[in-house]
Amino acid sequence: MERTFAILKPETVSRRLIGAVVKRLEEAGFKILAMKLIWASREQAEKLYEVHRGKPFYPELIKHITSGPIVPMVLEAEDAVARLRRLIGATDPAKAEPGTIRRDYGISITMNVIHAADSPESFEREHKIFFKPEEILTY
Ligand code: 3AN
Repeated sequence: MERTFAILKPETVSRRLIGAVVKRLEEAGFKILAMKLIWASREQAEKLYEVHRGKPFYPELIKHITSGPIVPMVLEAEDAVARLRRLIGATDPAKAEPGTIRRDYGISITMNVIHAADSPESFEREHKIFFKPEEILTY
């Protein structure tokens, strides 16, 4: 089994789509090992998006992810990283495949519903920004 990391973004929480998206994740076979509702600090946001520092959209990215509560989660499944990326679809919701989460619920490239780790290395780095080891449950 592999683990991955995802974040339901502020527009997903404010649009009351937490349940809808979690339902899609559960139906696809992902097991939730950790999940919480938090308001990310600027420091957490900057760590999460450090690879994008200096890019034109970086300030907007930081502003958006800290604009309201988010739901970070650790998920487990066979081939979890790649499977979750397929399930959420392309970064731009307009270009995402039909049936993907971003295509169904996304508003724009910034407001694209959900963040997901793009590699096992990203999972390792990213989930530690939001979770302590004891918050990840084995069951
Ligand atoms: P993904 O979220 O699909 O892994 P990344 O890692 O390339 O996409 O980008 C991280 C976040 O940065 C995206 N979720 C999106 O919100 C934002 N982003 C990426 N590219 C752009 C862009 N060209 N314009 C505005 N925002 C962008």
